[in-house]
Amino acid sequence: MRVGVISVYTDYHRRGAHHRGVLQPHVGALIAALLPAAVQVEVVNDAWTDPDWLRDYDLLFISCLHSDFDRARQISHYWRRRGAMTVLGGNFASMYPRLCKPFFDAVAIGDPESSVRRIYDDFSRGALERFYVARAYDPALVPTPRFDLTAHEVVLPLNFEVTRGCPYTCEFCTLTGIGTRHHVRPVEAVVRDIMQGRATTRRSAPTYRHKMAIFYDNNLGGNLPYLRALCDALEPLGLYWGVCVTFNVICDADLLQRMARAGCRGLFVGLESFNERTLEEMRKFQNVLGKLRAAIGHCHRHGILVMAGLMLSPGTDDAAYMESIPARLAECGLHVPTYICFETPFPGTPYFNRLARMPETPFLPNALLRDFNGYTLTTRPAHMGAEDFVAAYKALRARVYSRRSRVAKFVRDLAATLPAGSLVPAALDLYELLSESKPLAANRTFIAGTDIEPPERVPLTDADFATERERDAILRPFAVTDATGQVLPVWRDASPVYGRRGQVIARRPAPAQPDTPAAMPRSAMR
Ligand code: B12
Ligand code: SF4
Repeated sequence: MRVGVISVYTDYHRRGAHHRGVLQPHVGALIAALLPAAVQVEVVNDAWTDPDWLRDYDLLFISCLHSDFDRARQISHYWRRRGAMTVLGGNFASMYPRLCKPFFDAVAIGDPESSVRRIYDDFSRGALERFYVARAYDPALVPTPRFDLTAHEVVLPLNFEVTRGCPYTCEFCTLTGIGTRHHVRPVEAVVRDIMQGRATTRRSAPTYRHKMAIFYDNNLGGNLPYLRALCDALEPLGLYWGVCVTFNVICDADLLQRMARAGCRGLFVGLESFNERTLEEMRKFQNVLGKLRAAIGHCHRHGILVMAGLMLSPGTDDAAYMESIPARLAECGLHVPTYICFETPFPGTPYFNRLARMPETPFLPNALLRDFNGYTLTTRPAHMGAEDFVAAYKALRARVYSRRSRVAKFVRDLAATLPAGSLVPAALDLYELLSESKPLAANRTFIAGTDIEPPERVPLTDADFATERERDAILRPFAVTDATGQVLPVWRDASPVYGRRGQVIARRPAPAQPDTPAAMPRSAMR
């Protein structure tokens, strides 16, 4: 049997380029490890390289983020037409299973650990079900990912999640949308994964690739006693690592010292904004701007590079604030953030639901699902026109990402982190500064409903469609708002997967419609 796992990717900068940064989707290696060892499985990372369209699959697992859904639907159709059965999973699929179902043979809701084997077994006996709902998270079920299948297409092959979820409740976050939960794994299991990963990658990879790990946690600081115990377990391994944490971690000098001793050399923090009001609206109460400069200083002293992302919020940020950002970046010692994007109401999040309930819609007209990726404006700015907001964004990017400021950042970071005795932060810094700040695509409006199409194509031909209606359902991009900016009814129907105590509350959806793309509610399409 031929099994494939595809992590779908659409370049959110609309250059049609692959993304070969340090961060890569890692669910493929995890799903592969959940299948019986004898199964031949191929992991395709669409972010790194195009799928091989000549391949044949019997069963294809597909993972995608919100804005990749048009491409995911097309990829599914392509291989269904060529005899495969397809299964979609991921946070988007988990929030909108009924919306996704017509385009896939099955939809997996929630974590893969308790579903993938059931899906495989049911498929093998010709009894694939329509929906699979994950059972409660059980750390004992989390396998060592199949690093051997992905090592050739990542910068750092040792990459996996130590914890799952995040205990915070930022309003814009898709994790808050699926339901807040946070799970940890025994530190012994983490050490097992590292040792097995090293053994797998040692022969094929240069030393730095098995001396360094990237943990893909949403927030490794979600449980501080656990983080301390993890540091104790990692210290003897001689491993360098990087991860994402919340602000409270970088404010804790003792913890940082312990993390540095355990090999931590890079931390990503969701800084999001220098505007107090924006942070408040985001419910990002853990960020304390007054402590930022000192926190970054602590990290640097311990030889840890700080990376952070910034969002511009159309609802609260004005031109004066945007102009002040470069000075604030310099003042706090960050200088150049990893990215600057727009705060985006991903469908199904509390932010999206709050805006959708407003009596006067703040959404832009004709917004497509693919526009909800962080780099296209989907809501009307409160303090200026959309074009002016975009112009201010572009001007800010030009200042912040100029070659001069990137070189200056590198030199400053080097001077600040080198006294701690490691070159790893400088290497991480250099890679990020070179890979994350390419010029923007020409002709973009950055405004939902009018922006250019993403150039990626799935090689579907006329022969792949039985009817015009089917072609429409597969190829026409999904719309989120109508011509007046009203949210289409299907998007109000998101369901969380996890309850208040992190328990699974999702139920298998009732079969409401027949499974043909033609049955897709017209209201979900433009
Ligand atoms: C690697 C990564 C990237 C990479 C690759 C993105 C990609 N296409 O995968 C890059 C750098 C390109 C990227 C970019 C961005 N990212 Co990102 N990224 C991640 C990261 C760190 C890991 C993704 C991953 O592999 N996760 C591990 C898998 C195992 O988790 P998962 O996808 O949530 O899937 C879980 C389940 O849903 C299920 N599952 C998933 N697929 C399938 C399939 C099947 C068949 C089954 C059974 C189960 C299943 O298993 C997983 C375990 O629970 C996550 C954080 C995280 N830990 O998830 C953020 C995350 C996905 N990114 C996020 C964000 C906000 C962004 C950016 C907007 C940031 C920015 N401003 O630049 C952009 C744009 C994203 C977009 N297009 O919308 C958010 C959510 C985005 C969203 N749309 O839902 C996350 C969750 C981080 C966060 N907490 O904010 N990102
Ligand atoms: S801290 Fe990060 S992962 Fe946690 S809810 Fe907020 S944005 Fe999401």
